[in-house]
Amino acid sequence: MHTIELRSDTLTQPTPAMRKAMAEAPVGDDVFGEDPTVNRLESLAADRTGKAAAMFVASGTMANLVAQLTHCGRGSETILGDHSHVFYYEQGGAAALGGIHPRTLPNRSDGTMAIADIAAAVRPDDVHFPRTRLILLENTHNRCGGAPLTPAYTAAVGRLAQEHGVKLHIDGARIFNASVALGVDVPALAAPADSISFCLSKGLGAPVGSVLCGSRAFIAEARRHRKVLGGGMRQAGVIAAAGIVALTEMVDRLAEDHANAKRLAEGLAEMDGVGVDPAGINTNIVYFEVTRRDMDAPALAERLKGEGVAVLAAGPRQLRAVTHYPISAGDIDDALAAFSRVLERGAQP
Ligand code: TLP
Repeated sequence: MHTIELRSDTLTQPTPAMRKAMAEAPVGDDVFGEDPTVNRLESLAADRTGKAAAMFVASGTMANLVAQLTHCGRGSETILGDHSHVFYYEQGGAAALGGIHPRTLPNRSDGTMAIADIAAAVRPDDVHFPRTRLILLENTHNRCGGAPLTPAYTAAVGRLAQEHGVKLHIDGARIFNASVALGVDVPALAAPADSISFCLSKGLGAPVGSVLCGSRAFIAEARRHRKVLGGGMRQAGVIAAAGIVALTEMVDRLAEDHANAKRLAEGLAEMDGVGVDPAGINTNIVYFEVTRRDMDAPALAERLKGEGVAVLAAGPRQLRAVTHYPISAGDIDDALAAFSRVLERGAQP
């Protein structure tokens, strides 16, 4: 049975153009800086984010870890949201491997942290305290329903960071979704930050890879951290080639994913047994609740799987569906029909 795969946009498939580019990519040893395809991807990524330099890495997790290792020293502190991916889903890597202390602040439902909370969390110079070195934002915000952070908010955090001599990193795993949803260029969203990472392997459809972008000096130092983590990838042009296709051909179509997410949320909002506010869906991530008592989130996910629809149980009553290439509007309608069947049948075997 064909499965409509909505668990994550990480389950995207490479396009035919990506597979062709991968097969034909000229390659060299990237640790020597000699892979022409990686070099092309890196200069394209720097250009698309408005930064001076960029570095190809294996994953979003590696990009965020390298960013933190590069900005912070051991015993220093990062301010980040309590629902941020870095805090929630990255094994506390910065603490485990870098001796960097996480200071979490509440994420509001729009993915922001209150500016006053951030200002109050920056440590004064006192021998008792770690030194605050970094503020970390996430755009779009995964656990906050794919909420895009506005340029005005990011600029306000950037000003605060500058006033306090602290760096700003954006986990922009889905920054191109934010850009398309807000109608704002990525450089405008990234300008207040000292560094930004984004993923090629989510909505942009590439099979592997993320890019970390920043100043030339920052990226030069980041290359040392990537290497010590075992992230020097040699003839990585074979995968970077797909990343070039992702950046040049897959950005504008993200609007289709956003429309599909909205279509899904609107359909679900009309059904008894699940709850979602379609007005809150701005990009490609739909969190929704099971509201009926005879079924919890894992049970609903299991029954949907039997109907050829894969969604993620994100909590006891919460589920997540993420749209991406090549999910179509027709797939969403088929998924909604499967939801109807499952909810109608209820907990009956
Ligand atoms: N997110 C994945 C899972 O890890 C939860 C997903 O399915 O959403 N930043 C953000 C905002 C992310 O959503 C993710 C992946 C990452 C970083 C990490 O990227 P990878 O998986 O490439 O290490």
